[in-house]
Amino acid sequence: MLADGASGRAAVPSGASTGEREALELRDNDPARYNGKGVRHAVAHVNGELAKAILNRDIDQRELDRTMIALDGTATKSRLGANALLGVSMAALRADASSKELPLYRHIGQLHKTDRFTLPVPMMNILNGGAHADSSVDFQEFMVMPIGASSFGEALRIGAEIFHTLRGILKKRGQSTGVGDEGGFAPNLSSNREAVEVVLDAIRTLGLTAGKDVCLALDVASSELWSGEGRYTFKKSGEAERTSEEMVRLYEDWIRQYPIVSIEDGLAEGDWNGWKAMTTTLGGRVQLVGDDVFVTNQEILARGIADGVANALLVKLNQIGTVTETLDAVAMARDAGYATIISHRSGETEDATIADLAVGTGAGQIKTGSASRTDRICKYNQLLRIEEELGSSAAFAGRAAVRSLK
Ligand code: 2PG
Ligand code: MG
Repeated sequence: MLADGASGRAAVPSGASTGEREALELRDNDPARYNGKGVRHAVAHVNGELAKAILNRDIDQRELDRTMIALDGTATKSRLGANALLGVSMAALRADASSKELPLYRHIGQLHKTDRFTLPVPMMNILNGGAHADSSVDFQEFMVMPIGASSFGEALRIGAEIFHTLRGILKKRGQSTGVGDEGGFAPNLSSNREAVEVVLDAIRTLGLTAGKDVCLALDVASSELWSGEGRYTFKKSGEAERTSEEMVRLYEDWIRQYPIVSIEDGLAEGDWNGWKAMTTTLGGRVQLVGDDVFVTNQEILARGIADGVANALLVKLNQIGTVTETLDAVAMARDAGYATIISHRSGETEDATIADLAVGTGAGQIKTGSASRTDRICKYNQLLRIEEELGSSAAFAGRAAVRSLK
């Protein structure tokens, strides 16, 4: 709450397939409460040390975040907890916007020094596997991107229709239509390839042209498959293990056969040389998104840019722990010609800040789940509201968001 009465509230998310170098999410580890996942310590830090450091101060976002980072004093925000810092940082962002009587995306635009607002292309994760589902699919996310739509609202409608068509197809095949962590279906399929096929089937059934109206995006989340010895194992589907080179060959095959325009974490965070080779081989043909490999961390991203690792950045506020560092990472990616995708986590809340973040930074793409579960839908609803508010000045990123399609 600010002196003028303006206030802001925020909730922070949590990931299941986390990168090793992410900022630390502080949990109590008290087995008597919430199976050890309680956050009383983090909350005590908000109400204690953090409050003491910032109460009654005239402070802007950058100075606030800098103060909290210095107070924590660790490289990974492990003393006070990135969840504690981020909650304060995001709430302050909202309070500031409210005090200035600005919609959140406009306030973010000011911090990001832009007033060109773009509605992002949704990457809708309609089939969940990997760590997000109890199924036989190893790859974590099979997403549809309605790039041919004329507006965000249209793209959302198309994605929702594909999702529900997919339900019908799975049902007919006697497959489960229960959903995974991000609201996509989580069927037991005989291979990872079958997951791509069944999504394409849904697109065709709707009478849409894959590759023109709708493209596919994958998040392999391959750090989860990495055995640490230069090999990737496929425990869920039982497919044979692959080397780094074999993974790249598989993607080469897939992008030849399927309208896949984006591959996230195609190789593991520990496979830096593999990443360099993959970017050399595939970087001109497909968007290669670094999630676990960069963890929204400017220092790691700078190394990646210098070494030619990936050509797009996945952006997650809680991987780094403050709004300012997140915006700085987006700016660094943009200045290096990397595409940017604002992302939710597998564990989400009703907080829809990432919708405004996507528009305010003009990121071009957003990853926020399927067309089910209100923790996902609330972000889409906020994007619809923003599109309506911007009216005729609302630009939809469309095909231009994906560099390999330009
Ligand atoms: C990812 C995310 C979000 P998690 O890997 O990109 O989709 O999953 O939050 O489990 O890291
Ligand atoms: Mg990912």
